[in-house]
Amino acid sequence: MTNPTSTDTLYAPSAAFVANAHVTAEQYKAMYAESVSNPEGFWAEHGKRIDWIKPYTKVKNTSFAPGAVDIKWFEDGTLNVSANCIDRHLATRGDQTAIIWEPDDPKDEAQHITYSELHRRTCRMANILEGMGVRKGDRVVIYLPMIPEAAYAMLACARIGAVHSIVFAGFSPDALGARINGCDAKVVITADHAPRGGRKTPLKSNTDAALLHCKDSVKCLVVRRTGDQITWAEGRDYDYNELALEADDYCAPAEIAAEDPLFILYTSGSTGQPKGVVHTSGGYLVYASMTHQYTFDYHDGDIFWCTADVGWVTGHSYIVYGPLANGATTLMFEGVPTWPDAGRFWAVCEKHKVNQFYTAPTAIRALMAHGTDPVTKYDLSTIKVLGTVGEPINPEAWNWYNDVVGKGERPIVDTWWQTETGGHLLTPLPGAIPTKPGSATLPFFGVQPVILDPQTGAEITTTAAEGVLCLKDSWPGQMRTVYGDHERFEKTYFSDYKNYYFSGDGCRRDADGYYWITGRVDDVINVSGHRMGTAEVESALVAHVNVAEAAVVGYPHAIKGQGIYAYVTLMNGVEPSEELRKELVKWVRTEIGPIASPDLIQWAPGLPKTRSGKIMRRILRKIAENDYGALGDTSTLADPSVVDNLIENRMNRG
Ligand code: 6R9
Repeated sequence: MTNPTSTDTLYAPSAAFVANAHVTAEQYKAMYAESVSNPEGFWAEHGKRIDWIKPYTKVKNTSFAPGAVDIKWFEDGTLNVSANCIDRHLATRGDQTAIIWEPDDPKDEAQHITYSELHRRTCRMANILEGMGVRKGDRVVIYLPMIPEAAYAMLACARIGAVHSIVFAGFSPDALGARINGCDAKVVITADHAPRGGRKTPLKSNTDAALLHCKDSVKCLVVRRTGDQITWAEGRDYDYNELALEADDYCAPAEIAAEDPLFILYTSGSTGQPKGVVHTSGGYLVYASMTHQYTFDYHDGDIFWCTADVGWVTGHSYIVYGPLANGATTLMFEGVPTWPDAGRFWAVCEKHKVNQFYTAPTAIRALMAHGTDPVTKYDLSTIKVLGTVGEPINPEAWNWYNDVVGKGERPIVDTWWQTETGGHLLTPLPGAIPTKPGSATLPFFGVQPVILDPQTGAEITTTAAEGVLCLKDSWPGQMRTVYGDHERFEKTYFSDYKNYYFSGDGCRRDADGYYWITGRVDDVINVSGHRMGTAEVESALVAHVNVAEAAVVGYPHAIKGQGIYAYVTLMNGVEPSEELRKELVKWVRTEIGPIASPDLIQWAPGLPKTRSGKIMRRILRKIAENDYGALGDTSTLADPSVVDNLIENRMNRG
């Protein structure tokens, strides 16, 4: 989605907001200048925002050099992430709420978990995991609903130095099994069911199905969320609720090196299966906590709500690690924005007096369709800052968010970042940087964005520029490697443009130096803010007996941002039908998960290919976008007539 230049209206924060802000415009300029001219000094200072067991003496040791990519921050320091998120707050805020948990059903009671309670719960979970044989460096897969136990599980792993890998509860048994095997996990933590939007996902039976394809030694810890009956494998399954009654309330935090891994999180790329993004302990925590404080202008006592799921990086950095490292009160929501009705987000904001609210453009677009009443009937006066993440926000959605939710008075922070970056890279600081609808504005401290010419790879040095977005140097929250495959890490991010980190996004910089993300330039699509490799959906489709070949592209979708458009060639002799179309949609849902369901499937007797057999996706994208007048050069096609057939039978005539 391209953001038009015509919406360059500047929205500045009010004088009252600026007066109370952590960072003003002048301070931003000075701090940013120092952060890039003297990164060692800058981060030596800001690294102290968290507690170290052994303080670091080395700050930055990073190289993007071809064949030798190596990223280390604070490398000789040691710390414990869980102690930073819990123990260090106990003396001053033991009785303060750490987590507000809002359940799926508004009729059920919310929970307020204090820092002291969080400490006890996390220690118990850590002791249970140790009792199941989990040791430092072991991997634990977490497949849970949005319940406090998800946070306890993450922090318990961090406490003993185990590495967690969270799998979004919307993923299928196959996807879960692949991730358990991918990191050779010792334990998977799940729940009986995940209630969401009034429906239930059978997590335990999904896990049972996944474990059929995993080593027999993998153990399963089960949280009782709904209390519904589940099947039980004696010897393999452990009952969390029972064990927690007996487990010791104290578990000493282990001493962990700054560069020891904290978590693995699988994310989609343009080729092959999802990769395990590895984040380490020290730099990640410094970066997550610092961005949380400055981007949202978080102050002590504020109530912070990020609506993401902990299964995505946004939930890692801005529900759990960033806010808790800062001693914040973080809200965790189990439900969905539109159930029981389209006012749920705003009902929760009013009920818990939310001060910062952070969501995805797709949620805003979905709510816009329900009009303003579901918003205006709630008191949203406590909100100070609004945020967005996950995809470009179109100006209509931005304006609605600003006018209806923010009453034209709340700064909106449009935060651009990725699973790989650990925290925000481009974002306004709300008291310092006037915003423009649709622009992620300027870099966070220490971040050096550059725009390269996609053909030559040369840096475009004029202020106004358009090309691919790369980063010139490292920041503490950067991913360190792809789990078990450092070569893939180098190849994916550091080989197309030498000596830069390549984000995969296209970008425009306007005459004011503001950055506008124009979307992915690779075969990754962004569906409702979720990243999806077209190759993943294609391989799910071709795994069906009736499918000979498939090509998947994105197309503009009013709510989801991008929808999934699949061109499918059937096996010889198989007749296309509505039933088969439905069956294929269902098939992809079971292979990957509901978020990967194709929106449109077109039967394609043939796909446009070059003479060397490469599918010409550019053409398929144009047809899917209903923009077939601009197909460009088709002369290299082996059989140009397939294109006419595809245009004739296109699905998206909107
Ligand atoms: C945090 C997260 C990363 C991709 C990224 C880009 C898109 C994220 C955006 C945005 C425009 C924003 N993206 N934030 N595009 N404006 N504010 O979303 O991580 O799931 O890894 O996705 O999402 O294309 O490359 P992840």
